[in-house]
Amino acid sequence: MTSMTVGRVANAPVASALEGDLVTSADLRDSILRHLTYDLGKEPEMAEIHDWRIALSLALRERIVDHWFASMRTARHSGAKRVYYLSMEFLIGRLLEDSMVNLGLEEAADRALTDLGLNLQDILADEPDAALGNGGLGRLAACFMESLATVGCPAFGYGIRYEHGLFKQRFVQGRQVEEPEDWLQQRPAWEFERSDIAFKLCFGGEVSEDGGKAVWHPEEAVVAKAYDTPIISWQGRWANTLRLWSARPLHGFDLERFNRGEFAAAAEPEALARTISRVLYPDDTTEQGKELRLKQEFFFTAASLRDILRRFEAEHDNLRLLPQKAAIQLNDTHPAIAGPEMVRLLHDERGMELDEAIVTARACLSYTNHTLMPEALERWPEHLMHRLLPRHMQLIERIDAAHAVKQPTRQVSALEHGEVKMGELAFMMAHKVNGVSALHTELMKSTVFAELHRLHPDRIVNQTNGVTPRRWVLSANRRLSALITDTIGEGWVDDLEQLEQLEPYFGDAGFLDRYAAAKRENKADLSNWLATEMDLKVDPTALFDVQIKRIHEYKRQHMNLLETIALWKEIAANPDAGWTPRVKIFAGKAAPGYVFAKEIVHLINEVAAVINADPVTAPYLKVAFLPNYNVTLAERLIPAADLSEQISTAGKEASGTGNMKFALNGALTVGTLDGANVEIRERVGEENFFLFGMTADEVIARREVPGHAAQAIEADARLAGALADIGEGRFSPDDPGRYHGVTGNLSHHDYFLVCSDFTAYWEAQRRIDAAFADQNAWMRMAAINTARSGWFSSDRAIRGYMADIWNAEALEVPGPGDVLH
Ligand code: B1N
Repeated sequence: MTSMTVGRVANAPVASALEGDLVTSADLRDSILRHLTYDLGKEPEMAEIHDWRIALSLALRERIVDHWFASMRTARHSGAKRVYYLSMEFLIGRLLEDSMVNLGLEEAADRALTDLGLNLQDILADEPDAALGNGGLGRLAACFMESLATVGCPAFGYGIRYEHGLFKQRFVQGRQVEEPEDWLQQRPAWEFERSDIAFKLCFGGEVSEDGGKAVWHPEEAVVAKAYDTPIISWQGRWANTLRLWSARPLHGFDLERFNRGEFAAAAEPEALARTISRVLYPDDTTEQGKELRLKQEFFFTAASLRDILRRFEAEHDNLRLLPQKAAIQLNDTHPAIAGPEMVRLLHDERGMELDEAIVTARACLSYTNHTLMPEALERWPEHLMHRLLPRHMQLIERIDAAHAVKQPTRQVSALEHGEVKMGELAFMMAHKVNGVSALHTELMKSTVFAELHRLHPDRIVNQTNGVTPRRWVLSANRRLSALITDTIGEGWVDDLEQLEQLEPYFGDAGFLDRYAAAKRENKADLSNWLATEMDLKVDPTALFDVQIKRIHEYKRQHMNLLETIALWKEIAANPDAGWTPRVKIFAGKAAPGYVFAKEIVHLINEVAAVINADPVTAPYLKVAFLPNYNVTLAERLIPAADLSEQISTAGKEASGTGNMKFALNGALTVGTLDGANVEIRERVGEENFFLFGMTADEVIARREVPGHAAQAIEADARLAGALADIGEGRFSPDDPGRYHGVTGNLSHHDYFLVCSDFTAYWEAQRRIDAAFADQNAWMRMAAINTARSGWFSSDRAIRGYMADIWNAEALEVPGPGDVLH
């Protein structure tokens, strides 16, 4: 892609680069001081770290705004199609470093802060994570926002401005305790409040008929108010908007009641309305089916559609053009009410014929499926849908009936057992439906959506996930990035497949040494951090074995833990057998209502305590469970990893995205043939990937074998020994029966086939021990993983959506000198 670096050009005034940089840093220092003084109302002597952090953020935001306006203007004047990404979750993490790096202002900021007697790293560390998401799905949306900007695709992200993001996790005597998250406590630095962009949204009531026309008489209303965060591209070439909705009451405060002394009651409508955007549901791949959740879904979806239509109608006067001007992506089924709502807006409110409204809506909408797990597929009771959204319930029936007409024989329906199946509804109302890895997409076709796929064989397409290299390589791993740029130049940052150019250098004296040195130093940093933060001493040259993700049975943290226990016992029995030293690192949150996952959390902590206290095994094995896993912690851990644990039961992990981040940063994968692991292995080569375990087909067959778990335990003394230790209370002497639920489940039911895959997993780990002992060979494999993983950039994924689903084109901001018209 040829594109000029508007950010740099605009910011580097004249003369030599150094002189330009000095001017830039002096400018930046002045604007930091100006924001501190006039926006925050603080004198430098009185300012605290967060004041400086906010002042720096405002100074950078100021430099984003011109690019942002220019991008918006270009999009408007070009008449290009806009992309709308509707997502219940955006797991953005921190934004300061991202913005600074993308603007090319890192050195200037560093110098400006040094001038002010401050340290950039301290300031960066002060920023709270915006945790408006649970895990992979939310983080994908955040990577996509950054890539949409970087490839120059005019786009809006739409979501909810939760007052409280994902809970904070603490361990109290090894148990997970949830605490509310409060990212808005300090002044949010990136967003613009848009008091003028607000929509009234209705719930409940009933529908009457008036001359053949349906009229909805709702009984409840709230207001959705917009907050905009600009998302700047790499090198400041383009900026898009993340627009998050906050719920407000239609009628604010009740002064009459207040004056009567009913103070709490006077504020009630306010509190009630705000409930809708109060808190993120903390469930990942499970569904709760709560009324408030449905309200949240409708709230942000309907507000976004209103906004999309408003923008369209300001620019065009023929509704038939809508599909050429708006591509609306539904991130899972959470915004699937967009189908009926859009039909309602076009048909009920704008008078388009019903059939045409359905066709028009479908031509705009597309749907990404992120899981096939039955417990995660959204279904809403018809009576609830009817009570909350009576007109939508009618339209869902009409959409379903219109779809049924096209079916020659057996019916697929979005309505079953008194429930609305949101996956089916989303499918029927989308012109394209995509899976997030090659395997997952094939499984969609053969399982959950088999019938619909037969009826619409061109609708399902694959778009394998990706991650943004700006955050996950360039910023997170400075040492590796410097080595890459020194070797092949800077072009890889927005053209990640250029990493392939590294491979010819592997034979050169020095390259692999420097690669190994970067990994070694990253590991030394993490070791120091573990010592200070966790009071845990580890050998920085040990194999760093990392499993970080939500705690879930299908992700099988407990299989990793069983292997850890078995390994510990074996080392203890034979300490001088030449063991490869390992540090097992875990991090992840359990959904507050997921009892089994919380028991796994407790068990990992109790096992860690016992193993870490064993002086005999200490040189060879340590276990760390880091609390409060979040984006920032991932950025710290991934560059220091040697081994990436991607060990889900085959067929269950739709894609995974952590797996891609690890491979790019030179960790080798131990993994099953699941999700994007399959594609990672194809690209890095089977000799550079530690494969084990059953395939998705074998998993299905194995479940049919009566007593499969008992058989597997019987056949593997190590597994039996580890389970027995847990069951006998070796790690919970205060309550020996504490984990009978866990051991009972594994020994009898074992739906996720932990026992049946254990032996293969153990053997893979021992192959890994041997491979790691040859450091030269290992580092070569690690470097190959980096060089061959460039395809997993979210830039590639976004270009795929643009070409295959959105039919959208990239734009460029006119450079200085070019005239806008
Ligand atoms: O989406 C990620 C994938 O990489 C992961 O494999 C997949 O597990 C994840 C309900 C979900 N699927 N489903 C969810 C999240 C929240 C919720 O309320 C379901 N998350 C995934 C990105 O494609």
